[in-house]
This record gives sequence, C-alpha cells and structure tokens, in this order.
Amino acid sequence: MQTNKPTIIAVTGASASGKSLFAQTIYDELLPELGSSGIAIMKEDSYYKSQSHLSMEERIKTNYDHPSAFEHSLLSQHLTQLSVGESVDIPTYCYKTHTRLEETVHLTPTPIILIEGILLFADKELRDKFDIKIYIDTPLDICLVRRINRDTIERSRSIASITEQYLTTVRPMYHQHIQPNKPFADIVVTRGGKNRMAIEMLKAKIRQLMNSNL
Ligand code: UZR
Ligand code: MG
Repeated sequence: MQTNKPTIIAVTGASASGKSLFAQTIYDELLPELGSSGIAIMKEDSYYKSQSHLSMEERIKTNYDHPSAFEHSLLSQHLTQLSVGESVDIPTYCYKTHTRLEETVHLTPTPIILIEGILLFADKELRDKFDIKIYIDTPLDICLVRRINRDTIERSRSIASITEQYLTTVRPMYHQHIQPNKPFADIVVTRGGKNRMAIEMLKAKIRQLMNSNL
C-alpha cells in the first residue's frame, strides 16, 4: 500500500531532441533496483487525440505539434488519479493511422513516474502537476536529422512528408509552444539521451527520493 504521493518527473524538448532516450535510459537503468512497483514511464504521445473522424487526407494535414492535438485534460486527470493512489488506463496511439487504438495500458501508481513529451509545459494545469521539470536542449538541425532517420524507419513516413511537416508545423510550433516554455524547467540538459552526467544526476536524485520515502 503506497502512502506517499508519487514524484512526477517531466522531460520535454523539441521533437527528436532525445527526450525518449533520456527518460527511457533512466528508467531502464533504475528498473533492476527499484522494480516495476518503484518506477514507471509514460508518454505524452499516448494522449494524442484520435483523428478517426477525419479522412486520411485531413489526418495528414492535422497540426500534431499544437497543444490542441493532445487530450491534455485526460493526461492531467490521470496524473491526479496516480497522485492519490488510483490506477489508470493509458490510451495507445497509432502514428500510422493517426488514431487511438482499442487497447489501453494499465498503470498502477509508483513512487517515481517519468513522463516525456513535446508539449508538457504548454498547459499550466498540467505543468503544475510536475515535481521535477527537465528540458532537453538539442539544436534543431540535429533534431531534424534524427527525425528523418526515425520517422522513415519507425513511423512509416516518406522523406517528402517529413520535410513538409517539418516546415509547416514542427519548426513553427517549436518556436511558439516549446522553446518559450524552457524557463519553466528546473534543469536544462544538453545532448539529450547521450548526456551521461545528467542521467547519473537524475538517477542519484531518484535514489535519494526513494530512500527518504522508506
Ligand atoms: P516525438 N506526430 C505525427 O507525425 N503524426 C501523428 O499522428 C501524431 C504525431 C508527430 C508530431 C510531433 N508531428 O512532432 C511528434 N508532426 O509526433 C511528437 N508533424 O513525437 O516527441 O516522439 O517526436
Ligand atoms: Mg520520442
């Protein structure tokens, strides 16, 4: 039976900045010692709104880099539920069909919850739920190269569609809704998931939190 409120650690930054790798590395390296009842990982991407009511042509035109593309209210509600010890069912999103799938992922609260996503700092209500706020500060040209490699392989995209999306939404929305929220961060991390010192410092902080919870 868990008594203490979970510590929620948010990792944000541009698309393909290394957020997922940063959060996943911390999770993978702490899992053996903390166990799945000690640490959990979530993605803001799971909360993309389903575009199932639109034609494929319209789905492709949707601006997925704007805060309104996410059901932040549901994410916020889930974080509140986890904070009071309740389990949640996290939606599953498919980037290929741009829809929410039937299946959900059941999550029971853990003392440490990592969450990563591009627009986590864009909503005040959501932002206020985070105990530790981290911003991954990777130059946009590096993000673009990574995004081309990733989206052709993992998200079934053509280079033409990636560059088109990049110019119409990814880059402008970064300047409007991601980078301006950098000052909300407690910690700004360079080099994303490859910054070993930042990873080690976060792991040390998490271990300290776990020990003080005992
Ligand atoms: P990360 N995205 C899609 O390309 N299609 C979707 O159906 C939903 C999201 C992209 C989105 C954003 N934007 O830049 C990225 N575009 O997923 C966020 N265009 O995911 O942080 O893992 O890069
Ligand atoms: Mg990612």
